[in-house]
Order: sequence, then C-alpha cells, then structure tokens
Amino acid sequence: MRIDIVSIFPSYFDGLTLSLLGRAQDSGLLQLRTHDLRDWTHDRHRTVDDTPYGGGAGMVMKPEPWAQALDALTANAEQHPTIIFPSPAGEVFTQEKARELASTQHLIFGCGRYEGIDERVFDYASSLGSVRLMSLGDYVLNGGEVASMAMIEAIVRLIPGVVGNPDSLVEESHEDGLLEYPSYTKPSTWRDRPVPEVLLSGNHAAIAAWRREQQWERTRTRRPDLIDGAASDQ
Ligand code: JEH
Repeated sequence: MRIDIVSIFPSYFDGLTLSLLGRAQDSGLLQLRTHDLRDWTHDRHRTVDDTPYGGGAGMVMKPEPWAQALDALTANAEQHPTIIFPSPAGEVFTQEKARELASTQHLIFGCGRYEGIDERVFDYASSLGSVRLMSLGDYVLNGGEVASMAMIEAIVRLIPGVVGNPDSLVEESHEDGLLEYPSYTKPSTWRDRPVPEVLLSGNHAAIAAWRREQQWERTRTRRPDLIDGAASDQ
C-alpha cells in the first residue's frame, strides 16, 4: 500500500514512521510519504490561504496548491487512488471503513487547516480518484492532521503482516460488537486490590462466562448505543 499525506505541517507525521508503521515500511508492505503543501505554491510567501467569498471569520485554503499537489501525486500512479479529506462535515470513520480502506492500493490524505479547503477542490479531486470526506467524530479539531494519523494507524494495522500479533486480529475479526472484558496481570493482589477470583480458578468455562457477562454489563452502562447491533446469541 502507498499512502501520501499532504499537509502544511508534514513534520507532525514524523512519529508515525516509528514502531508499527516503521516496521511495515521496512518490510515493503507500506510506502508512506509526507508532502508539504507549500511546495506547490509559487509566491514569495508560499501562501496557502485567502479570505472567504461571502464574508465570515477565518481563512480558507486556496484551491490551486491542492490541485497541483494532487496532480503530482497521481501523475505516475498505476491505480486510481482513494483521496481522503478529513473534515468535521464528513462521514464518520469507523472500524468497518478502516477495513474497507485497508484493501486499497493507494491512499492520499489531504489535511486542511484554517476553516477548511475551497469546496471546488473536492470536485476536482473526483476527476483523479475516489474522494471521501471523513470525520474522526463529533468534536472540533484545528485541522486534518490528527484525524489523518488516527485513520492511518487504524488502517495500516489491518494490512496482513503489519501487526506483530496476528492472533489479536483474528480475535477482532470475530468481534461481536461488545466492549472488551477487563484484563489483569500479576501480582494477583496489588495495593489491596485482588484480581477477580474466577480468573485464578483454572475453570475455563466459568472464566468465559464471566468475561461475556462483563462485556454485556460494560456495554449496557457505557455504550448502550452498541447494544442493538451486538450479537445476542452469546
Ligand atoms: C477540522 C479537517 C480542516 C474547525 C471548525 C470548522 C463544526 C459545528 N472530527 C473532526 N473534527 N474536526 C475535524 C475533524 C476530522 N476529521 C477537522 C478541520 C479540518 C478536519 C480545518 N479544520 C478546522 C475547522 C467549522 N466548524 C465545524 N461546526 C457543527 C460544531 C461549527 C463550524 C471548520 C474547520
């Protein structure tokens, strides 16, 4: 998989090239490249923003640097890329969408700042690839960088061979839509807090039943919105 990231803060992504993603890149499964949007400006001040038509607070990103960036990144590409623009007005990014995007060959993330990007860029980008406006969730960020990092981490760990422990992905693919059960490790009593007795019993059926009950109880109290979609046959 090839991932191109366009941002006015490309160094935000330096941390992403470490650990998980670093290993994926070394193994040749992932090619991750960051690009500075200002490289596609041609004025002395490398201007990427301008005032909004119709008035209003803040600035809007100019379309031309974005068009030149997208032209350059799609020029020699074998395949029609998926072009993701993080946006508070996008479809909400979910695990299902991460799974879908993990099977694509080429992703481009366009990270906006200020009040966002001139709307015509999304239409122009549609002539170069499949455009997706995606939101990380219903809260306001200052730009698309943090959202892109979260989405890339969620997508890349699903590429076969990227996650260290494939067992955890097998477990995930059998997910039932419930929250996880609680986990404990040694010591069995820590600062007067014992591990639940059943986990020390060696009774595997009792442990499985207890964990399942914990999952239902936590989902009911913390995420009642998940209950309708959860597998009730367990
Ligand atoms: C934010 C890309 C580019 C800030 C505010 C407004 C909200 C009402 N989950 C996410 N939140 N924010 C972003 C995101 C994702 N993905 C995100 C971005 C950019 C992504 C620039 N910004 C900053 C920004 C306008 N407000 C949006 N409205 C519903 C709360 C009020 C207006 C636009 C851009």
